Amino acid sequence: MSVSGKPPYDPANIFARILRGEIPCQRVDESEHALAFHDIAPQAPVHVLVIPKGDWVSAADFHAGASNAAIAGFWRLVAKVARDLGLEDRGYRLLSNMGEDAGQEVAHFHVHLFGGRRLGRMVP
Ligand code: D5M
Repeated sequence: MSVSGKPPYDPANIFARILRGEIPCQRVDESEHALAFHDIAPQAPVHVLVIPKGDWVSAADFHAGASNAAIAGFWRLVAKVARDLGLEDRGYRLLSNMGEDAGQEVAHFHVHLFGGRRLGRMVP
């Protein structure tokens, strides 16, 4: 953790490389503030990742440090993707892993959007 409280951000992480266009993704949607793309190893018929276009490691530093416009823009894209993929009627699940105990693999804040089937009961 840096003095400012913002954890160090590794610009070589895979989602940073996707944002810079260095590696491809299966893009779903994009806005000024966020990018949505299909997860490479889907766990449900719909498994989309939504990431902010900023150097944020996790939910904690994103919500503490990003501008209100960036935070609103991020969540608006999450909701738009769910709506556009037709998930609103049947429902869907949002999940964000934060840190080591949660098994966060990619150190760029992201939200998983799961849907398209009846999802099992959520367990820790
Ligand atoms: O989940 C990180 C997620 O990122 C995991 O579900 C795989 C996915 N992933 C990793 N590399 C890629 C690429 N290149 N494209 C799309 N999806 C990817 P976490 O919450 O960090 O455990």
